[in-house]
Amino acid sequence: MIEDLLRRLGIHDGHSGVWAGSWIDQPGGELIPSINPSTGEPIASIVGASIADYDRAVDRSLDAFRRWRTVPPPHRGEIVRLIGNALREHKDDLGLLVSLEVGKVRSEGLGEVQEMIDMADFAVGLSRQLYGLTIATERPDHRMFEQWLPLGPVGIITAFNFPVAVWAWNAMIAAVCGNSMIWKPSPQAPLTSLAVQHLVNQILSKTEYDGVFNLAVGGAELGARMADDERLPLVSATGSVAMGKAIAPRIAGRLGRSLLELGGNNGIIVTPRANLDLALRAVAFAAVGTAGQRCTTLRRLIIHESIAEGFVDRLAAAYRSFPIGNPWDEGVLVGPLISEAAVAAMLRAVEAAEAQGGEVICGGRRVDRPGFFVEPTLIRARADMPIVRQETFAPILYVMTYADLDEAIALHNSVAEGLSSAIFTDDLREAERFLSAKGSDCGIANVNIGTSGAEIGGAFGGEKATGGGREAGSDSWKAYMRRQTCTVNSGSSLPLAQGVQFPIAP
Ligand code: UN1
Repeated sequence: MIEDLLRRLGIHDGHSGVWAGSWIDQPGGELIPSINPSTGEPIASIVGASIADYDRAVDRSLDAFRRWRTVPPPHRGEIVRLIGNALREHKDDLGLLVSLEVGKVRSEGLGEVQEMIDMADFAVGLSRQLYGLTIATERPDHRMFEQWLPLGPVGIITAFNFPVAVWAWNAMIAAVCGNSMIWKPSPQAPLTSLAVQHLVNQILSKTEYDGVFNLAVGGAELGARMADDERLPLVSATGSVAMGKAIAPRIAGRLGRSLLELGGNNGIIVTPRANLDLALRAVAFAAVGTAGQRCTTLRRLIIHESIAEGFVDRLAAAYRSFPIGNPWDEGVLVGPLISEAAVAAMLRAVEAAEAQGGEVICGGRRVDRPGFFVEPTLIRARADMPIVRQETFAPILYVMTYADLDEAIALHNSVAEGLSSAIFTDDLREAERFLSAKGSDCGIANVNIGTSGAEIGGAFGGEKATGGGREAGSDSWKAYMRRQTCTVNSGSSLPLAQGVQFPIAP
């Protein structure tokens, strides 16, 4: 079954179970295993890109950039449209591969591919809307305007948890903006990246723009090389806060641009005036969906003390009923964590929470079966427990109570990260307070919607330790272009700005 899937996606090598982790004929990097987290068994091995392979790939992307930047943006959009069509055609198989390699349940695997398709559609429309401003000038017979021009090869570093959707956020936009790119996927999701790159290659190889999209599978050493690489004017990186702190100073050190989408420690405030049925469903999906491995996952529930007990009882009942199992199977809602290390980190966090005075309400253990399965976990906690301030990439939800809304908002904002946030209330004043300048300090703030599952049309990203970058929709495209302010004099005199006089006898 797995073999058939890989064959249909064009990435089965026919015999040895070893795939090449880049476009390069004979990559010379390390052998990287692709592990099925539902069994702990290897699916295949991928030959990663060595630093020398990477360097060749960047040279190739520079060469492609020189041609691609001159293509009119709507024509670039045509190529992106073909990529979107190919993704539509292979949606089922790609979704299955995402489920197989990173353990997302079926509907989330498909949702991941849909997010790529949405990005392709968005980028096609955008290719006719890379608008600049016309600006009023103080000088007669002058015209001042802004134009947006391509940047160069963009480095794209993605994480295992959205192995291809986050690539699409960056790649689809970068492409219509006239950039080439080099993608370093997570070494924990190499097969999925190969499948997507293969689809793209099939389209691009029929054009003169082969080399616009490049792949180099590798680990932290490759990421560091990208950070230092002066040929990449922009490096867009998604991953942990620690990863961001490691690469951002290196990129800044060469005065390159970085676009960072790092961790979150997201909270939901539930007030006494909330629709609690709605809140319950939203909290459950946000905390347990993707087995707690989204950067937008709900990690802190801040609930009014008057409603906490009944709500937590109902939540715990829901937690105990979640079907855990093979993500390919219909009806399963909780798949595995990505790795043995992730299971260990989760168990360490539960232990630390208990040692710091937290009380496990339900879950907290590894599930006794092969693979990396854990129980969704609810922990009654206090805001001063250090573990609550730490993002553990697992389905652990800390429950805290509050008495006054300002206190709840202060508690909500007291963590290092600032990605996603929400309030559940039917009270307009409470909702508006949460959205005001005194409210949530996050890049995403929702009312009566959970913290995860953002649409691509908005700008996605967060403040503080989340890194400040914005990707996907709205005007995020501006990060992928260089802005040029142009002034044209169509008159026959040379008036200087600010009334400065500089007479020269001709
Ligand atoms: C991530 O976890 O890195 O809003 C991205 C969401 C998804 C994207 C998550 N659309 O949950």
